[in-house]
Amino acid sequence: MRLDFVTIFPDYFAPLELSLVGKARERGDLQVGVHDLRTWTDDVHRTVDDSPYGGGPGMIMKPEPWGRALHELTGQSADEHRASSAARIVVLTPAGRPFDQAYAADLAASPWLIFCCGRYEGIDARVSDAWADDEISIGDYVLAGGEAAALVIAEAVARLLPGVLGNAESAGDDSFADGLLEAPAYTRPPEWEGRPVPEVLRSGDHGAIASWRREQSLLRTRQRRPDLPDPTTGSQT
Ligand code: 6GU
Repeated sequence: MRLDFVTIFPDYFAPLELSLVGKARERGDLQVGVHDLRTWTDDVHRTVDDSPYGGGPGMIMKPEPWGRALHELTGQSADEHRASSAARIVVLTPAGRPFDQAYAADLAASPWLIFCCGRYEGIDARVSDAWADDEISIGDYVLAGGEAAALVIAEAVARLLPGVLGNAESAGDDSFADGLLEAPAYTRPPEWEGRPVPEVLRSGDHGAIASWRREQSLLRTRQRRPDLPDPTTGSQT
């Protein structure tokens, strides 16, 4: 899979050298490109923003640098891209579709994602109209720009790629993979600062352990996430 990021803060993407994503790149399972939007400006000040039509606070990102960037990265015009493209173009915006684990799995099936990271009060809407396949938000709060959101999505997607997670950390057991939060987990020592590990986990009874974990997952999900459907009733709890 290939991931490209277009941003006015290329240094923001230094963490892509690290950890799981960095290792996937070293193995060749993942290609990453980080691109400075100002490369595609045409004035001496390398201007990327302008004031909003209709008035209001803040600044809007000008469409021309984005159009040139996406044209160069895809090798297509916007019309060609919309007709058929290897690249899936993602615009990060708090006004986007909410990101979740199912959305991550859908993105992970694509061979190439291009993340457009806006700053200021956002990107001129014609850029998304012309180019975007997806407009995504990572939650109901406002960030200063799309960069942190793009990193969140890239990590969630990369760890779903074949061969990226070790067997020991298979993605199937994750919170949300089955619509439930994960049960609490423990390791040695068996007692720490007066707190014992639940006896059932040390019993060696694999059936009892599976039942306990299921019960803990249901309890946690009901308590912490009443918005998620209860899989035992099929209704909200
Ligand atoms: Cl994708 N961008 C910004 N600026 N804020 C956000 C967001 C994205 N998702 C949640 N808040």
